[in-house]
Order: sequence, then C-alpha cells, then structure tokens
Amino acid sequence: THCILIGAPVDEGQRRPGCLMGPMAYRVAGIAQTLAELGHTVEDRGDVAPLPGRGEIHSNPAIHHLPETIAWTEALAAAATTAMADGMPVFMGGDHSLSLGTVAGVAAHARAAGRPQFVIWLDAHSDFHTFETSTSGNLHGTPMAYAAGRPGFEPLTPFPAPVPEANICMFGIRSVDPAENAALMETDIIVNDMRVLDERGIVAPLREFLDRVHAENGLLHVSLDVDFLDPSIAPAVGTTVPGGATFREAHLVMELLHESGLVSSLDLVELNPFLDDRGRTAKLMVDLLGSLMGRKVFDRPTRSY
Ligand code: DIR
Ligand code: MN
Ligand code: MN
Ligand code: MN
Repeated sequence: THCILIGAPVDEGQRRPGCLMGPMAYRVAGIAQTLAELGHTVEDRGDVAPLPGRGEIHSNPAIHHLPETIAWTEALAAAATTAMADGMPVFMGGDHSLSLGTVAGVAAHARAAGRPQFVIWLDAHSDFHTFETSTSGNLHGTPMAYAAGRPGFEPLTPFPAPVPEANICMFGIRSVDPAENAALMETDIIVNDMRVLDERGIVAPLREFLDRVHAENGLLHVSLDVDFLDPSIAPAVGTTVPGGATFREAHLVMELLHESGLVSSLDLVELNPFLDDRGRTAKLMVDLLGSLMGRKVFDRPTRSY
C-alpha cells in the first residue's frame, strides 16, 4: 500500500490545548518507519495549513472557533480528495473536528469513483451533535452528524456526498449526550456501544459490518479516536471515559480490519501529547496502525474475502 501521511494539527474543536502537537508526536513515535517495515511505501505530505478563517458567528452562543473550523474543513477535504487518488491517506490529528473535512473529502472521492462510502467510528463518543444541538460548543463533537448529512451545519457547505446511515458503524460508545441520543434513535446508524461489546464481543459485530462493505464493493474510512481505548492504556486524551477498549480488543479490531483488505483511509485523532506519559499513547496508536497495516504475531492462515 502507498501510505500518505497528512498532518492535521487541529486544536480548535475542543478546549484543552495540545492536540496540535499530535502530528509531530506520531512522527517521533516512528509512524513512517513502522509502515515501511511492513513493506509499505510512505509519503509524508507534511501538515495541512488551514485556509484563512472567515468571521462567521453562530446563533448557538456555545459554538467556538467556527471560522477556524470551517477553514480546516475546507483545507482537509481538499487534501483528502487529492490523496485518495494517490494512495491510502492517514490523517494524523489533531482533534476530531478534523474529520468534518477528511470524511467530506474521502466521500467526495467515493462518489466520483462510483463506489459507496462506509465509515467505522472507534470512539467513546458518538460525535453526533450539529452546530445547533452542541451544548459544549466543542466542534469535535459534530463530525459524525455532518458525514451522515444531518441538517444544522450552516454556514459550513453542505456535506458533499452524505454517507448512508446504514453504512456507518460505531464501536466503543459509552458517552452520548441527550440530543445525540435522540437523533441517533431516528437513524439506521449501527451503534455498537459498550453494552453490545460486552454481550457479543467485538468480533461478530465487526465481521457483520465488514461483510457488507465487501458485498457492496465499498470504500471504508476508519476514524480512530484515542478515547476509544481505555484511559489506563491511553492517557493522552482530553476526554477520558472509563471502560474503554482493552489493548487486546483494540489490536484485534485492527487485525480484522487488515485481513478485510477494505480500509481505504484513516484518521488518528484526539492524541494530546501534552497529557501523555513518556509517549506511551503515541506509541500505542502507532502500534495499532501497525496491526491495521499487517503486523501480526505469526502467519496464521487468514480468512480472506
Ligand atoms: C461531548 C463530548 N459529547 C461534547 N464529545 C467528545 O462536547 O459534545 N469528546 N467528542 O471527545
Ligand atoms: Mn471523537
Ligand atoms: Mn471521543
Ligand atoms: Mn473531547
């Protein structure tokens, strides 16, 4: 695979400074070497610079950094669409508001290619607020709703090619605000919250979804929020929520994604290196990427599509 590293030092989607250091932390943690050792070609396109922000204000007074977020969204969507034509983009965040742009860019590419877009959202949170429903005003809580084509994102341009609800699958969910919950109840989005993972394990629901992506010849975007992981193994995130994915669950997800051969783009988001413990969270995220890109314990015969 030709892996295209794209830094997205976005910090404006939440209130705890530090996510802007994420791209550099991934580089220091050896992200390029990890991919190269697995036999991939690697191209680091450096960090995306946002276009100039415009002076929008919003009727929801909680919303902050809207002009900056619009600027990031436009710049990242363009970078994503370009990169999709050349290889597999790996977006190194940056907080999760960067996915307003990356998912828009990959979905636009999928539409142009005539293939359905699918999204796997690995996160403690559903990120299903609109600009109108957010009470925190933190726009990292909105990208999933934007990608699903929900209204309420003015003055952002409408999502170019909304991802069908049934093509969206969340894992690890354990913090959902009331407005998000109400909106999700009205959708066909597959919400594998922690209750589902405790009852069924992570493998069965993941395979069900991957089977559909395969059957429909879809493109698959994976968005990995650090807080998907349990805080005991991944402390470097502003919004820790107890009860997250274990080390072994997380690597298993990544290995199954690799075996599927379906992943076409990836976000690594919400790493705040300022909160890290001797780089362990950055290193864990790079190791998870290693599993996603083919690292394994031994060459077991794999189920292949
Ligand atoms: C909360 C927290 N739902 C909010 N969201 C996220 O602020 O809207 N935290 N994404 O990481
Ligand atoms: Mn998130
Ligand atoms: Mn989260
Ligand atoms: Mn947050």
